[in-house]
Amino acid sequence: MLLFPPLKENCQGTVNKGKKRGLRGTQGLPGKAGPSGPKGEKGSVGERGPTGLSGGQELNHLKIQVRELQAQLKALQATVSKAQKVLLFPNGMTVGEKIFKTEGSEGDFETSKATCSQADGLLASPRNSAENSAIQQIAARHKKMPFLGINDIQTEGTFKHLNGEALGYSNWASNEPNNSEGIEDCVEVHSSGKWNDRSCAEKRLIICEY
Ligand SMILES: [Ca+2]
Ligand SMILES: [Ca+2]
Repeated sequence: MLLFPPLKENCQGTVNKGKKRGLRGTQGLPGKAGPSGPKGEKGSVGERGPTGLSGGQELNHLKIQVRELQAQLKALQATVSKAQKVLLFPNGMTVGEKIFKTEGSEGDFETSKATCSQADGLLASPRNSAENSAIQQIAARHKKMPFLGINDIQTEGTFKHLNGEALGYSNWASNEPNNSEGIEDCVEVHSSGKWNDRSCAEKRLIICEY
């Protein structure tokens, strides 16, 4: 015989199965910070520093530093110049602060101009024989002739740079410019480095200057 009746759930009220747990109290807030302590004692005197340089010594010291910096700058310039040559070969060359470079593509005069200005440059326009020689060498590596940023479109027979500057340097082949058939307003560079006026509609190697 059972002493207690069997437990039933969800039937005529809830049956308490386990021990009843008390509610946990919430933690109190931290107290206020205490007052600041008394000021510490003054530290002991540090060791004496090295004797300073006199005016003359200081000047000599600065002169030595400047000389060292100059030597470092020279070495840096040589490294940059070497790196430029390596990076620009075979598509480009530097002459002074100017860089001439081609992507190897060709275009007529208008396309060549637009291609260079899109790259924030200008169609190569030599101002002296060193610059002309650089253009000649780049063209030779690509076995093609380039157009220069020089033309007589505005006034027949008066060749100018793209910015309107008059020609200070030129390297015309003999009997050029001849405006053959009355249609030659642009300038191509032969493998010899000599210039010939030619129709702007021809397609030539695009060499830009920066
Ligand atoms: Ca012409
Ligand atoms: Ca010609």
